[in-house]
Amino acid sequence: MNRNISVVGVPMDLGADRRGVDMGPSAIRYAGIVERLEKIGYKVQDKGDIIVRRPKENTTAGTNLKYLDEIARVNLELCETVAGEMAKGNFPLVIGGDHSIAIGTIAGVLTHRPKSGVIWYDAHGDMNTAETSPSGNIHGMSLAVSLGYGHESLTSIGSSNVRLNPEKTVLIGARALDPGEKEFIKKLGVKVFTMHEIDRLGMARVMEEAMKIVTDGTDGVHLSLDLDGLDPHDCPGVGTPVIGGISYRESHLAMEILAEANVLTSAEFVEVNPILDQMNQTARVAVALMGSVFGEKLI
Ligand code: HAR
Ligand code: MN
Ligand code: MN
Ligand code: MN
Repeated sequence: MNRNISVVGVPMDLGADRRGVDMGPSAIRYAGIVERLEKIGYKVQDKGDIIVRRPKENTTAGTNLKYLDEIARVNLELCETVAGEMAKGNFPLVIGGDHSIAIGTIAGVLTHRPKSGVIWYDAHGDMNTAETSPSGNIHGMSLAVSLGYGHESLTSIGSSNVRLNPEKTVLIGARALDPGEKEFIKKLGVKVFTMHEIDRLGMARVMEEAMKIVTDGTDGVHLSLDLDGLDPHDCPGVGTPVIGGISYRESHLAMEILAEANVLTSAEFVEVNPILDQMNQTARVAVALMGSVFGEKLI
């Protein structure tokens, strides 16, 4: 694995209804992200935060998408930052922030690795468009945007016509999909390992199958990990908790299998909301999972 990690914070909460995930990057830093990764031999540079403004208006004319203009602006800057770090040979590790920031992260990643596969670890699909969204919240649309579907000011971020390949995109942990998302996932042929498959097959088998999909014919693998993929018992500090999620142990196993495959080229950890947390537990879980995915060993 690339030994040079660049941490990029995005204190964004405009993509969600509940405030507080803007404090996620601080919580993750407080939980010791830099020290943890340095301890296992990485050279870590904290690039600081992308500035997120706090607009008065939550609507942009002519759309139901909340805070579209500012979210588009931040993601454009994030895309350039991620692309810049990759150009320097660094591994971009983005910390959020609500999941709308995947739009900029993935657009930046695709500039350098246009055939990337993606693991989307999440209770949700984030596959809505303006037409199917029940909320107008952009964090529920980011994967659709990365696949090329959504508002022009979001899909235009990054290299033109470079999109994620739906056949190289895998959802893990899904258990709260809107009707329109279910249809769209099936139509595009995105592989989904819901909680049912995790229960039935076990995480080891799910990850083995997921790894085959995202590594075959791709030029990199991006991990987009929404902490609400985990069960709220283990991660109470998330914006939109959904019961019946992936356990802490299963998540470590998933990260270890990813580490063993030695294919990861970028990652983001999102939706940490310290307001709803106890003793910064969710950010600590995030940092522990980063340890595993970057190859930390128990012995
Ligand atoms: N599907 C719902 C919507 O689009 C809820 C969005 C999900 N929240 C997230 N994303 N944390 O993973 O409004
Ligand atoms: Mn999400
Ligand atoms: Mn989610
Ligand atoms: Mn583009």
